[in-house]
Amino acid sequence: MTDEMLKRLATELEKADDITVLTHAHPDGDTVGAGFGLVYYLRGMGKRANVKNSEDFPQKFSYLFKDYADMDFEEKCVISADIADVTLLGDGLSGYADRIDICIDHHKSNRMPAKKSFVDGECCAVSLIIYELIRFMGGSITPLIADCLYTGIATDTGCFMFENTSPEAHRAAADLIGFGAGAAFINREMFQVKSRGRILAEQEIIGSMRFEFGGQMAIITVTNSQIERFGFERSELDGFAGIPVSVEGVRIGVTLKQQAEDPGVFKASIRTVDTDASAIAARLGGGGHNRAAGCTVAGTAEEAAEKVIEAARASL
Ligand SMILES: [Mn+2]
Repeated sequence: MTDEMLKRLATELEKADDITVLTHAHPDGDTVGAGFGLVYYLRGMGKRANVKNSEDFPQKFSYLFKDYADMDFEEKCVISADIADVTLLGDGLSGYADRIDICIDHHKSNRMPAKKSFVDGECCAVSLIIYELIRFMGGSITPLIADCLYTGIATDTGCFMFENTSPEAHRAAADLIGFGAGAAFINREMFQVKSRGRILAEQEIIGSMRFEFGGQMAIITVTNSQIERFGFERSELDGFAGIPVSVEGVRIGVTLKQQAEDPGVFKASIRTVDTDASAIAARLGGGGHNRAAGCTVAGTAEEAAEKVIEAARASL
């Protein structure tokens, strides 16, 4: 983010108090890391601040909030972190849709209505924006804040493997380790550890992987009955998205996840090697980044797959 934008954002935060920071539904490491990191920083400045999500935060991030407790205040400022659109607030936070004062995001497709928006579509993670902001403001980064921001940068860059991994991401990560981030612990928790049920489900799901366009596209489907049968948490669904695109020769990998609330709807996670994932998602009403995007598709698993295949055709 440019110094000019950081300066404007810093000015907004300096005058704000009694702040609620919103994170997106089905929270990932970036929204959780940026949300808690910002709240811990604001509290360190002597302000009252809380972080909210539509549901409970997944336990896999518990090392970031095990000592966190909500503060009691009447909120005067609402900030959204890593939320590209009001629909991503989720049911629990939908009441905030027209009450957002400051939007901080890195999705090019951002269309969040906010009084002031700070969107850097080139930045790999909102957690990196928060890091730059704290450094710009001359604030101090505690080991806990370092854990939060490192988590967000590591997860949104796929452990520094995605194309969006910039020199700034590596520099920030290096600095954050210096400030006490537990990089080895975080990367093991985020990228290696899976429940037994999740691993066994993976075996079945990979077994029915579907290939299209002469092997240039791969699709896997995760159904509600599989989640139930193997007994793992929906919050563990994240890592599936990287599986189809890891197959040699595959340029577009899609993971279809049946929605718990509506079994007739699948969330498609699109990962690409050399084509624009957000363009494919946009053809189905979704959005995202160059190499990682998403959308929702209605129908049976078979119908959803056909729709995504058609949307991908023009990109190959
Ligand atoms: Mn993000």
